[in-house]
Amino acid sequence: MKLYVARTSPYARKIQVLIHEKDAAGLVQVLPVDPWTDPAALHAAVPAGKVPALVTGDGWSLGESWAIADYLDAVLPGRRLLPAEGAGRWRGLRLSALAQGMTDAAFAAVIEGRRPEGERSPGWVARQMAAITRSLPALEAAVPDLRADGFGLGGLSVAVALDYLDFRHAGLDWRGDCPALAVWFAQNIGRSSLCATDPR
Ligand SMILES: N[C@@H](CCC(=O)N[C@@H](CS)C(=O)NCC(=O)O)C(=O)O
Repeated sequence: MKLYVARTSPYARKIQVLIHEKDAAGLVQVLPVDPWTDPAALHAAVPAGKVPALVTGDGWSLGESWAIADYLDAVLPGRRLLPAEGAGRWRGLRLSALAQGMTDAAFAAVIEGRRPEGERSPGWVARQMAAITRSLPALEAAVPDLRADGFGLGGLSVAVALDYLDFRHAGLDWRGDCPALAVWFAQNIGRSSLCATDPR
């Protein structure tokens, strides 16, 4: 299997962390690309041209980190990171969706800042930052769920999302308002899956 990634993409990092957590790094060939230069191989794999993109051993391909995570969790050996059914599955999906929403906002704010001057919208950036501000207390309230998740898909998605805030929005003092989340994050950020995929 081939996985197209970009070093700083939080979506691609999530999939790489998942592969590490399943101890299956040898089974997926990781191919770094720059999606912003429109590489033909990436476009051939997924028409949206975004990373992550997976080309399976059967020769078909899959985009969107949430779909790739579900697929790889099912087909790769190693511990299940999202239970196939039951309350643990809904908990994992809830956490993963919270993380995805916050990441979407954090990423959109970064990309807006890269547009040519005169094309940037401060109002759009403020809207994204407000979504982050609303997401953080929801994650703080979800710390018992994060602990119950046992660093499954939910936990790893939240850890990657928070580390993306530290990486790209370093001025945001989220730890001050989210003390329990900060403790949970500090307890997990040293995991080898996260260290091995640190974009810095
Ligand atoms: N919803 C997608 C988002 C993926 C995404 O936006 N990837 C960015 C890199 S962080 C990308 O490849 N952007 C290139 C583009 O928009 O053309 C997912 O969860 O995988």
